[in-house]
Amino acid sequence: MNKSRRLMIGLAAAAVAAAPLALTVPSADADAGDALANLRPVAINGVDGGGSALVQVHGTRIDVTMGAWGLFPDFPHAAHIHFGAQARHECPMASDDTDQSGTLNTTEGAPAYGPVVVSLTKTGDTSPASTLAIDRYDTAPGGDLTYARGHIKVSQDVAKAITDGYAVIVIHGADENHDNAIDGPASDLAPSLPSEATDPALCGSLVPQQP
Ligand SMILES: [Cu+2]
Repeated sequence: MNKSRRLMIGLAAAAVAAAPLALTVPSADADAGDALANLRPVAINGVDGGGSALVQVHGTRIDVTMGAWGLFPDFPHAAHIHFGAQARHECPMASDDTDQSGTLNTTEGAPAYGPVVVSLTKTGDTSPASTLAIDRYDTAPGGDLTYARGHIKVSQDVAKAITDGYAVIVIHGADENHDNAIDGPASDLAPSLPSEATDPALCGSLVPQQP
């Protein structure tokens, strides 16, 4: 072995030895990586739109950027990351319309995407407690939603669900009957709101990206 090769091996060994000192937070087994969702109209809910969302996971902190079009304009659109261990980890299908009303409400979609785990509010709390904090969601001016928020705290389970590809993004609020109003019978989530205010409009599974 020549001298320079021995030196390189020595440097590599030194780097490996130094690595544990550099890895303070996050720990070596923390979740990290990007996941991308292609947002598409929820089956049978009458939306002509789309979009995409990027979630960057850094341990138990996520950064989210999202863009969508074709939403009912100038109306608050609740948006969440959904995940349930028992869910199918996908967007709902027409066959999930268990009450055969002709539209899918949020509850009917739950077997597909599970409960809310992150509320993608623009300000303040981002926990499931803010699921219906409609004054803190984007209002889709002209039908376009733009969203960017960093440093959202999540549990280790939620971080892992995202990097494993089990989480789903859902944007709510759809003018299902195209009467240019958000109306309808009482919402399954909040009786004071019409069903069109909370029914899922766009949906996409978060797919892990190769680093
Ligand atoms: Cu939701």
